Amino acid sequence: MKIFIDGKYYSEQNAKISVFDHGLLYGDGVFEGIRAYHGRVFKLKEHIERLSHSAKAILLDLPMKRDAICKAVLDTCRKNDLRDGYIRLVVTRGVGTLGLNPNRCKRPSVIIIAGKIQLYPEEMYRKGMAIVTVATTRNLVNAVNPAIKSLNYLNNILAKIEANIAGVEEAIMLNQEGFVSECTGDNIFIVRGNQLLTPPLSSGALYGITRGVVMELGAKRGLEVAEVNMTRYDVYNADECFLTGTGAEVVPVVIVDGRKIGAAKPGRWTRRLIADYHALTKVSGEPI
Ligand code: PXG
Repeated sequence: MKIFIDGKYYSEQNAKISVFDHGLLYGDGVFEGIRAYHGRVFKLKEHIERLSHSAKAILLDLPMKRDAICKAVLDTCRKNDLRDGYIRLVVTRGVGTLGLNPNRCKRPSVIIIAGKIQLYPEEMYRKGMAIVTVATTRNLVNAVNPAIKSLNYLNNILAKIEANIAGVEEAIMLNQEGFVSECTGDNIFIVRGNQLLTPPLSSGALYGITRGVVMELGAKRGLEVAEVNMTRYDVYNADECFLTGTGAEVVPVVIVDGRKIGAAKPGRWTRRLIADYHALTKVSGEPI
């Protein structure tokens, strides 16, 4: 594997960053997780735009122009003969001193890894998954805003550990007010009648790229799409529930906190949206 770091390519063994990089010392940096399908990078522009918004929110000047980052992502795929896979794009604050002040960091580092993706078992898509609500509350939008896709993922990791302990793959996280926010690495949707509902960004959800695509696909299918605050009661009593993410794509949820959702099998709208999503990934994206 050839890994891009600041304009040069390194082998896996030689791809290293300094122990003084504030990305490591403080989780000071931002990242993106991107997919390639059939020789195209899916929603590349959207991912780079979100990266630049995350960077802006933490006052990090990206050391490359957006176009140059897009090109570097495509080049890294090409160098690795990647047609289908997962691309991790990371921008760290860069090398600094042991103090947390970022003004000592001279230059942010850009890292691009183009590799394989670890998928959920195929069975989860056929039968649906069970999830639970966890006690770890979503970070406050006023603290480290979860809209920032930062290298500080402990909030999500703690929730993931709770899900693991409960024996499930994903966890619903609630915000401080008790509204559903999202899962640890996926956004959440419910279907109620002809409505397709997902929590608003103010709930502490990430502006998911897959979330945006699925909202468009839902609208095209004639569903009434809306961002609304929801409680666990709304999820329990939904007709259908599913999660969205670059890694997971669209994955049906059939049990939440022991409550069966709808008929406890992937719903018809969920199945349609999975099919629509697959169809889109087959034909759209930046050619590698
Ligand atoms: N919420 C959070 C907290 C995320 O980290 C999503 C929602 C879905 O967003 P996108 O833009 O992907 O639709 C994410 C994204 C991984 C992995 O390695 C995680 C994500 C994406 C890709 C891989 O677990 N999370």
